[in-house]
Amino acid sequence: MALLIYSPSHAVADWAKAIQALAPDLDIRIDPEAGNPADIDVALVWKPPPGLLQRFFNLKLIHSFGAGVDGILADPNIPKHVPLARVVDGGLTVSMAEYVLLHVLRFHRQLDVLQQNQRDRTWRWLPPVDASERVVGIMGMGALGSHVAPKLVNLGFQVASWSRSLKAVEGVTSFHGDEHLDGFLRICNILVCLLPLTPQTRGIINRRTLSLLPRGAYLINAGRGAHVVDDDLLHALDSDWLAGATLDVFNEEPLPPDHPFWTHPKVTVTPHNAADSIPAHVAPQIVDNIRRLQNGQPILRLVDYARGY
Ligand code: NDP
Ligand code: OXD
Repeated sequence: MALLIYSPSHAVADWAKAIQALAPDLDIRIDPEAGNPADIDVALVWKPPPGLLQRFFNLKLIHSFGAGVDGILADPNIPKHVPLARVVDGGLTVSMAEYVLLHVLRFHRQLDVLQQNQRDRTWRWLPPVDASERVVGIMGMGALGSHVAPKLVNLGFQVASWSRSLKAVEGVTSFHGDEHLDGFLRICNILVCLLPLTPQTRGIINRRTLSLLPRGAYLINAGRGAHVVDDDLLHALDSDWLAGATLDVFNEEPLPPDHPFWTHPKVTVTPHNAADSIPAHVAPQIVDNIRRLQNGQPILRLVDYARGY
């Protein structure tokens, strides 16, 4: 069984080492040293260049390095008869929860204001706001969102969620489907985007949807950059409709040096590392899926090509 590895953003040699340690029998090839394309059975990829996967005509499994597969589905020539699996990992979900809690609490406790006051040597008491007075809305209640939501409930926030299907999570008000998006947005003081990027969710954070948020709301986007229409977000920030935004993902990554987000006083930029796939955590589930393929067992964490996630 031969595994091809391709990623412009992962330390591919470390991944190959971690996988080989668990599966010494596996013939691992790192692109562009793929050898004979006919040999390749499995491809472990991240943002493959369009047409790359099509070259390996004997592929039996495509595996994503991460949770999101938009970078793989962007290839118009992806061989859709080949099953596509993604990562669902405890390490990723814990990291994402840390990221969301950090930035929710930072806004909730007005840390940016306090730090500015310190820089100005200003002793100014800020009236506290009870967590129960704020609604945190989570867009996307999958592996990540459903892990974060109960943690926010435990901190005392009102929590709402929006997903395609109705959810039953204790303490969380579930909204679902396009028809309930507006009602969901109208109550969110802090909006957290943990959606996958699909044709339905591209540009979902735009002038219209931002205008539905209560004035003074805060945005945290750790889904994908293309969920946001950048100019619409800048307008919402500059017109003082939004209090601020924390952005981990961008329409163009790395964020270009001249992009206004870098220097915007209300924007916090992090370099797409809210939650990262780590070889030691994730290699076992990739090897498990390869063994399943070899043994004719069902592949786990399959992506539905029609839904796009
Ligand atoms: P899942 O596939 O487990 O969950 C996706 C959720 O989004 C589901 O609840 C789904 O609803 C909902 N959803 C999808 N499409 C729609 C729609 N059109 N309308 C309403 N709800 C929708 O994904 P994960 O939680 O594992 O990951 C989510 C995303 O987070 C990834 O795709 C990736 O883009 C991003 N990510 C970012 C990272 C970072 O470091 N910044 C790290 C890891 C992931 P339903 O449950 O009803 O199907
Ligand atoms: C992922 C990511 O999708 O890191 O796993 O963005």
